[in-house]
Amino acid sequence: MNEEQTSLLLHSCSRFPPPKGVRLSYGTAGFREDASILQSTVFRVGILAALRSLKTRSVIGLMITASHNKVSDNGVKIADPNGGMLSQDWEPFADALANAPTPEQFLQLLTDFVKKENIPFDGQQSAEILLGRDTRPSGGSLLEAAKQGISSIIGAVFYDMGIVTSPQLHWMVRARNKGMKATELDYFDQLSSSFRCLIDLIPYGSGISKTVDDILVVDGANGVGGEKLEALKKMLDDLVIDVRNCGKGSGILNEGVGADYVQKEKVIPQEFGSMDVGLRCASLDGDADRLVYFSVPSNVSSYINLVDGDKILSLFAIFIKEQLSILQEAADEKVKAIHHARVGVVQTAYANGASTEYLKQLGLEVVFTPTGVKYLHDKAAQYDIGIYFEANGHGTILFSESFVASLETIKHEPSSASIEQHNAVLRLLAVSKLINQAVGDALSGLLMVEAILRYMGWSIQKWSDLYQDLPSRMLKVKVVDRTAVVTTNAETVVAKPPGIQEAIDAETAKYPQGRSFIRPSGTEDVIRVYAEASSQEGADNLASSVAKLVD
Ligand code: 16G
Ligand code: ZN
Repeated sequence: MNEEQTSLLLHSCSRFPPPKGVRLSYGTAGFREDASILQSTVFRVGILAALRSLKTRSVIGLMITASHNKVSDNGVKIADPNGGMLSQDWEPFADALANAPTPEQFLQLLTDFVKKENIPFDGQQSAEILLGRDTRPSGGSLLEAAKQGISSIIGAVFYDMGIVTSPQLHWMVRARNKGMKATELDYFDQLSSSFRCLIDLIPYGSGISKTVDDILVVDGANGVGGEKLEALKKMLDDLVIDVRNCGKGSGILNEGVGADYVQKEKVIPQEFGSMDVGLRCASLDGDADRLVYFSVPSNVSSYINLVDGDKILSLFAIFIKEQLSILQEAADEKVKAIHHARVGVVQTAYANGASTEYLKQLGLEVVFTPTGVKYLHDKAAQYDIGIYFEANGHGTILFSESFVASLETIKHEPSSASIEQHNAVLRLLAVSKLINQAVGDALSGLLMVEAILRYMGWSIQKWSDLYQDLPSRMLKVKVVDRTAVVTTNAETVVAKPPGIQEAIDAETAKYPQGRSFIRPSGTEDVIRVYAEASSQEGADNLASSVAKLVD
């Protein structure tokens, strides 16, 4: 590192002292804390993003968001060249950088890491970072800190993409690295045109061209997603969307609204009520990477009928499976090969047991990973078509590049496929363009759900009735040190402290269809408890007795 670079770093770093008495950790989705203590962290992540860009010789993303957390929190995460989450082997370095107490120690860490990772750091190579943030009021000043961090690396430049959803930024990074156009308009264009393509491919006369409850009502969590959906819907004729909680009124981000609230509490979000009985409703989270659907039941109650990530996953799986089965009888070898695609479904321990049972009955391969998109995504990427979802509504469908290339070949070359077989191929291709290949995306997921419901001719009720969720309960227990709990087997078994797993097993055995697990949260200082049983009372009791074991 030359002298100019060293003094630039020392100087700028000294203007962003780290908070005292806080241990920062790059958790499941980056750093997340009260926004007031994040200046130095975001500044340092700016530097980290520049290093990552130098190392990978690619465009990198830096997103400032705390997703579904309360409005006073904020956070920062990095998007890797393929649009996915930061490679896990860099996370310990992110932790170390964020926690270095002095500019000198920070510089030492950086110098050692640059050497170890062989990062071209001679001022000759350029680095490029796309910046994005959600609507949080603290976002503007944190973005400044990120810019200062990036600017303290000679040769690094940033492009401010403004207020965007997390998936938009991930999409843009991926697109840029593929040499594609990557503005917000390009994103909207791709989503709306592939949606149109799917609608146009609905066989005439099959299904019904419009579902009975044709209007879709969306809760935008008072965040960025609602605002973007307002813009996107202008490009979608044929789909009537009423967006509420789009952040323009007095409502507060994620307060009594949003996918996290709706999924965890199972209650009607603000601005929804008896006028929505029977309508198809959806909810996005604060940075629009999660999506759940729900309906308001006709009886007077504050509870909703939740259609969660597991059911979105099931709907997607049915559709994909149906397209592949259309190709079963294909005479053309290339088309027949599509039929034999390796399809994998990825879930976490939070997936409702009834959903796993249902997916297995469909004949699908179901695998489990720990919570957090990075784990599910990596697993899903191992298949030709990998469908992953967390129950909380984060998920997508990944298509391998070689599989998409085979679809493209069939699209463009003459084959002996029948029209319906050819259309099935075109539908798969449209899905691969509609559904975000970088990360779970509430906006693209929503269009996908809408297209499939239209194709099937299903109401939300029909979709919801695919299977009955087992009653479940989630609790959280505040603890001094959440890292004391260590889990294994995709978080289904406690390895440490000793004895707890046996006690959980003993409790679980008391309940018909009982299942329970605990895990340290990756985003809060709590241990989470999940329980499932054949009755709601059973699930509640099991959860509270397991919670007592942790306390
Ligand atoms: C983050 C994760 C989400 C996970 C959640 C779990 C990403 C982009 N987001 O929001 O996938 O479900 O954390 O939170 O990875 P928890 O560890 O606090 O339960
Ligand atoms: Zn989110």
